[in-house]
Amino acid sequence: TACTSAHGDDARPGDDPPVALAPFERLLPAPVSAHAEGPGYSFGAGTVIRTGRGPDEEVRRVGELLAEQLRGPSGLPLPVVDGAQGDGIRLRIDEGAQGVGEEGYRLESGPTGVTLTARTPAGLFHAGQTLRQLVPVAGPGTVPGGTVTDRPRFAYRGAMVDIARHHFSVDQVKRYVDQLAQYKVNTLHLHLTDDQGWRLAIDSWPRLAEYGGGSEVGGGPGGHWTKDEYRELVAYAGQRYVDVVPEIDMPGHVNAALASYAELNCDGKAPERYTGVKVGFSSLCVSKERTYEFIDEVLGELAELTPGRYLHIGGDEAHATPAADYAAFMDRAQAVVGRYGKTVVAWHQLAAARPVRGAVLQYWGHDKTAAADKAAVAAAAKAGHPLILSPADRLYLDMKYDPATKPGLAWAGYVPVRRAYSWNPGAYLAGVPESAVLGVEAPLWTETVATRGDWELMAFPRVLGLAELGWSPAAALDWTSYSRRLAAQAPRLEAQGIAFFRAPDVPWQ
Ligand code: TNX
Repeated sequence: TACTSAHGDDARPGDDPPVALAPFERLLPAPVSAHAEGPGYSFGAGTVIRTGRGPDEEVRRVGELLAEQLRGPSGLPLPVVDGAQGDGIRLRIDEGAQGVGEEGYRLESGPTGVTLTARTPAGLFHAGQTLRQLVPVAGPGTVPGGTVTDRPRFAYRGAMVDIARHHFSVDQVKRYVDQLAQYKVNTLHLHLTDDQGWRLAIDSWPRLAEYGGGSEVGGGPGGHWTKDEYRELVAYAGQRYVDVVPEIDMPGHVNAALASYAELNCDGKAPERYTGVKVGFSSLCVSKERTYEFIDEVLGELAELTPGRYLHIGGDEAHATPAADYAAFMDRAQAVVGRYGKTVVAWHQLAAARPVRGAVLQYWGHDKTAAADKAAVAAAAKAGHPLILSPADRLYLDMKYDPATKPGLAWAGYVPVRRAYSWNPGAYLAGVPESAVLGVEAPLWTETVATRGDWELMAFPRVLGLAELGWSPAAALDWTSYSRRLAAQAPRLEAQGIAFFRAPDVPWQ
């Protein structure tokens, strides 16, 4: 191959040398099928994006966004026009399209253009993201001839950010949405509240954000989002087919709320705000009716801001809440979510209480989690509760890669890129069939992450592994193939200014 050197000290025995991959072999996440065939399409100054016959506003928007995404790297004007006939990049809805499901697509490339076909606008969006990987990183060029047929393995492909331990701006989170959506991640879970800060304005309880938002780990100023800012993020994510799942963590992880309102405390006294990193010391007052008025009003306002179907109510590490109180509290909290027409998501500790019908459980255990805890989660899955898998020793983006990683924790061990990728979500928990797995999610907890640089260092490149585990067929999962394709993404990540970690287990060129 052309690249034989530059492998250097990072090479480990057994690693393959870098190989040059053709565009269809480079796709990440790996598609269901991709075949190169015949001459490709050279796009240039005359290329237009065609968004179909009828005036379909949503397809038009997908086309506009794709144009925007391709204009930057290519430097071309890429006007978006109505109409299906003619050369160029054509976006086409075909409700009868075979083999593509709700979110998948077909991409066909030949001398007259590239046709993207899907049943839904979401499918067209994902097709566009595949097309982005087939064009040169910079400048006009050729899309090779061939066909991609593709659809996701799991419906839920998520990333979480904790904006409670450290406050982050809406702009930073939007940036992450763009970074994720290009790899077909379709859910952003926002951990909005914790002991160290309450980050979303709630009209009926204004001190939550005004006072409870004014702290963060390490004593910095904290901050919060207004409802308009939150709506703006939800809309921005929605245009990229990313659903926002908001989390209000309860009954533990609530010191910021308790500090904001004395009446929420059993003893009627508000604690100080908290800027440390301990977990498991705070609890809502389960025996007070005021507590239930509080969660009703908070979840009601949150439901009103949420077009998606899920509300996440936390439920983890409630060590300061006795088990019986925990179960009684979670019964009522789940009922509130149901009353607002939403589906409950909670951390898997809810399995030990009484999850309501349809409640989704998010598993965050790891190899050393007690067998009894795993069995409780498997039993819940058997009883019909869909699972989101976020194994801490695989997908926790706040775990250090290795001892030299500056930010991060290591309570679940080190998580090198290879370990984050090399497991099968469909056969991960004993007794849990693939059909019970709704999907996968990579959480980024931010006790040790305070800057964009540290955020990107921890998330990239590991979150690309999450994207592939969530999307690609089981048969495509293979470290040798993946690590080469990941290495081939480096110029794209660089072009986007992403501060990724040049992990030693990846054969970067
Ligand atoms: C466990 S995972 C937590 C978080 C911490 C995280 C740090 C979970 C549901 N709870 O409160 O931030 O570990 O890795």
